[in-house]
Amino acid sequence: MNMFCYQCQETSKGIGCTIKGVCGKTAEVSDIQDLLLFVAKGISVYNSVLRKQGKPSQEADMFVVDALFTSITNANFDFEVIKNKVTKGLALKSKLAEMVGDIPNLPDACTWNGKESEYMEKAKTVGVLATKDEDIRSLKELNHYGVKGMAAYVEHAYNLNKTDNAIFAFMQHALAEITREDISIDELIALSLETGKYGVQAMALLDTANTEHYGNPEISEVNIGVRNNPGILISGHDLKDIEELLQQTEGTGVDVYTHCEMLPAHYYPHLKKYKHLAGNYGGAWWQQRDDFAAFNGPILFTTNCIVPPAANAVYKGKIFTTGSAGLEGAQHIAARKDGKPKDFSPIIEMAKRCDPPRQIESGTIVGGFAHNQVIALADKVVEAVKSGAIRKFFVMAGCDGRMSSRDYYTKFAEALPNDTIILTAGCAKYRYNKLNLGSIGGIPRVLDAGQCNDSYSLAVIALKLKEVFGLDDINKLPIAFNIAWYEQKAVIVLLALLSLGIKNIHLGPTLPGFLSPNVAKVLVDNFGIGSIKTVDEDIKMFLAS
Ligand code: SF4
Ligand code: SF3
Repeated sequence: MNMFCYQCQETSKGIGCTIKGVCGKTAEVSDIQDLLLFVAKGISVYNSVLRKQGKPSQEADMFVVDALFTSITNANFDFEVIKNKVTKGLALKSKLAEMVGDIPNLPDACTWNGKESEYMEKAKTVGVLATKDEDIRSLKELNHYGVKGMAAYVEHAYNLNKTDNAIFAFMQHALAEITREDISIDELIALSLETGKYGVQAMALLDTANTEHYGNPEISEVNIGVRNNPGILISGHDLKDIEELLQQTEGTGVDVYTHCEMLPAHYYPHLKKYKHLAGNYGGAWWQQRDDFAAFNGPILFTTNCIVPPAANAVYKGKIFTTGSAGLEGAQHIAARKDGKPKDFSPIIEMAKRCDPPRQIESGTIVGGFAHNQVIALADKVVEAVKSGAIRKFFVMAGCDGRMSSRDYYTKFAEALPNDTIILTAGCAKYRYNKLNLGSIGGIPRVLDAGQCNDSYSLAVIALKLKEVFGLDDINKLPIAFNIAWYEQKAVIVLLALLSLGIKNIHLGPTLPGFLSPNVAKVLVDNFGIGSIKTVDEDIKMFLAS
């Protein structure tokens, strides 16, 4: 075995990637990520003590967030960068150890302080399989992945000057808890619900950050064709990055196109106002090799999902990364410093020398149905439900992925009866957002709230409907949950929904490989989590319940 990783839906054989990641992650990168997380756990233990002493380190808060985010699926493939983060983390850990003073029974994650030449040997001993008991391992990783997803949202909020000490404290508490060798199954199950609760808080924090800066998302039509100017394609989830890119490209003759999860930038008043925000280009992340080859201009990754380009890819020299994203051979745009914006000029200069993007499709897609916009339409929605014009809502949020079995979601959307509405968020929507599914009394049948974190909006909408209909239980609403997952942000979304009391969520296209049979049973028995079957069987089942 070269490595072990089973954190995403595409893990090899549904069990674990052991030779090389299906995502393209090498064994070396996987190992060094394991070591980075090990160091982050040690830092979390120390900083939790410092927090109790009333003197937490803010540097540690952000180090932990970055370490978690860096190891999310498809975020960072750059070995050297991750190795340097380990070195930086060890230095920080020593500093915290001095501040904490002598405390007994510290775990290895705290006390280990190896040299660079020892990194790879140590990395082999600290990964997922270091926990021998299958169920404890499963629950530890469920929490670990939830906290990773949370870290992504916390980092985006931080970039917009929004932080919440309670969330930092919880994330480090959770990492300290999963470092414990004596932790019990019951403690870990309780921790999962708490992770979900803080997941809601993190998504709410980001929602506030986004809407305070960019206004409330509003119904918007987004062009999916192209213009005649050279363009920059921006991918990932970070809105501060696209804002600064739009500011720096204004008046340069270079257009900006969104890719994949950056599509919802078009829904925010303070971002859509830029005339050179030209449209959304291409499909979901996994189609990027074809889409990027046609785009002609440079591509900026602000976060996941990166697919490492083939050796002979025509766009290979045109990839840039920033933030926690990284790719060997790509140019990395440095972080903001002293309140100054990032410097995107190398990308802009490259774009000017490139041909305009090649048109690969035409038309528009409609989105912008986050909580504020949907609640503004509440009267219309409630009326449509009462009159029977809307029979049921289907939450189909989450991620897309490359598995062919994800055709299910396209077929499911097509087969849903005309009196149903799809509520979506995340890149899962690319399976059906270009189908013309029509509308019900002026309400489109696919309501896109935004990015995966905007699943929070869907929960707010559900809570609002519960209130309007005077129900005592959110599960009595005519809403079914058929969620597609791929990476760890979907894990925090799932735990968040569970913590809100939502039951009978169906998860596909396969259940997580990191759920042991016993842990899967706990989720089925207590929360009614289900898998997917065929489109026909599932539609029948959802409409009957
Ligand atoms: Fe495998 Fe997914 Fe881990 Fe990549 S992130 S190595 S595909 S389990
Ligand atoms: Fe997609 Fe990677 Fe998860 Fe933000 S871009 S949802 S998979």
